Amino acid sequence: MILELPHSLRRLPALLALALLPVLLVMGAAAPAFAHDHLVSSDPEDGAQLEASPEAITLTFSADVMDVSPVVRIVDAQEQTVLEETPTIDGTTATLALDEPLPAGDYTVQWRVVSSDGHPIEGTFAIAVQNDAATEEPTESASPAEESPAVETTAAPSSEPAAEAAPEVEEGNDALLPVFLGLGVIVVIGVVIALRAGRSGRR
Ligand SMILES: [Cu+2]
Repeated sequence: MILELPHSLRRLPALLALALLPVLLVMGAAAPAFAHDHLVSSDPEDGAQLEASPEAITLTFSADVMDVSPVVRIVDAQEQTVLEETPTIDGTTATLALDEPLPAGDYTVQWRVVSSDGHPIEGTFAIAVQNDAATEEPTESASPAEESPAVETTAAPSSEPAAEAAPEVEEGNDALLPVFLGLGVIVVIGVVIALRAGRSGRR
């Protein structure tokens, strides 16, 4: 009995350190992951089947995004960039007014903004326009084809490295979080069991 008391006390600091280690890891990993803003909604929403071209693309985020070189790019079914412009940032929203209507077709909207914690975030969603805009001028179909090569060459190099690099890091944090939390819970349970065993042994 007398010998057992110092034993369990000697083990205590080590157990506490073990218990705190995952907690610290979780705090380190979780802080940036939780601080990330994310896209709450878009107008048009993902998968929208629109009768006619939208007049604007509006993105709503979970917090005020930073007005640091935000980009909205609209890519058609042939992966040609139809439009790449700077949306207007206002609090939690980024809005891009479309000066010209989108012709009928399937589009991917790609966006990139800087989250309120300073990290770039990005994503894509799909929309479909079912009808051409009600203009009789045949020049309308020609104008996107003229514009797209010029826009595309400037768009491709700048976007691809960021598109590959950024999400991997962000998703890695989020994916590891449950693992750290699980480890923390297991260790805390282990400490509680060890302390109880020590206490019951003392009596
Ligand atoms: Cu972040």
